[in-house]
Amino acid sequence: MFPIQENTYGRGLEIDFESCSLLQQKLEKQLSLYDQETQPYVISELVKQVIRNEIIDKKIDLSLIENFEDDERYDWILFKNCFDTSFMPLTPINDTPPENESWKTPAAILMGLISSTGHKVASYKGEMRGRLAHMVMPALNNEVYKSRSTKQLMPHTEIVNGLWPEEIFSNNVGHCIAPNVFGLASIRNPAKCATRVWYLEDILKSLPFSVVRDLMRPEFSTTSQSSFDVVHNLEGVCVISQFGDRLNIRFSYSKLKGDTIRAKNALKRLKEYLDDANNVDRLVVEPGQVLILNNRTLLHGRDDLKNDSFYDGNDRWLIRMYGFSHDGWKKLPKKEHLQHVATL
Ligand SMILES: O=C(O)CCC(=O)C(=O)O
Ligand SMILES: [Fe+2]
Repeated sequence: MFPIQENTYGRGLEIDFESCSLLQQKLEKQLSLYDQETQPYVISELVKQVIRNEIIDKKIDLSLIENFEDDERYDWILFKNCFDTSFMPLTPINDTPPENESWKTPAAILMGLISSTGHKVASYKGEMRGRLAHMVMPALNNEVYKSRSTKQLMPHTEIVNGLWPEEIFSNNVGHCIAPNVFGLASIRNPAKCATRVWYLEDILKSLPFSVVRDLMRPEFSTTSQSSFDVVHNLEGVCVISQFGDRLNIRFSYSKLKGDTIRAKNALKRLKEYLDDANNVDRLVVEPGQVLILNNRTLLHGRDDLKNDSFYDGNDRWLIRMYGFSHDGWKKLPKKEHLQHVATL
């Protein structure tokens, strides 16, 4: 099979490394020398170099990956056969990384792929205590976790209460900044539970201009997503923002509200569009695959997992991570000694 192809909607790109242990074998010795949570930028660069060589060897146009966000030709890239999942520990059931550290290889490859698209990985102190790699799996910590980790996820962008880097010149007051991309690495997905996506391009084609115009008014307020321990409110922002000739979307079904009648009405129209099952694209991220989503031109969500969660070590398990443009990363408030954890 050809190692690169467009998906049927034409908005996604699939790149196949063809052998699931290839990157892993090339990386294993080097990765053991560094600690992921304290030296992520050493690891990202190291993995990026290995990926780069592999892409060049396969005669794939590297710029498709490196300019992924700037070109806006694709809204997501799915990398196939990135790592071997046959020796992974059991899926954790309480959101804590397992003691057996073999999951760190997929996490490192995820970091390297995010870095290959020109983004810097970083996390927020108020979410999962600042951990860079978050575990996505049905969790039994308590009833709230249980429900949150298995329910259908409605359309959203990550960190809906964050500003886009272009929205501020500098960040002296500690605004929350949203990531440009969001990555998922799949270790297990036995029930083929899909990550759902909705394209801004389609939203713009489908909604009347008057609704789009109302979504572009700064008449919306948002709050933190439920995975955060701290609450940051953001007021007076648009759902659709324009920077130069580009349009971006921030959205959350539950954390974004309209503050005026016209804003509420526009949001209602957008939700009607999103509720229509014909408008969703479903991506099943299979074990060994990494999905990188543009967090500014794409909304994402997830199938319901309630009937497919058994807490027996074989449940669906993904690792998630954020990627920031250099501008966004520079504007993230952070401490000198911990450059990958925003103090938010
Ligand atoms: O589980 C998925 O496919 C997506 C999860 C998600 O949206 C998230 O963790 O933010
Ligand atoms: Fe999400």
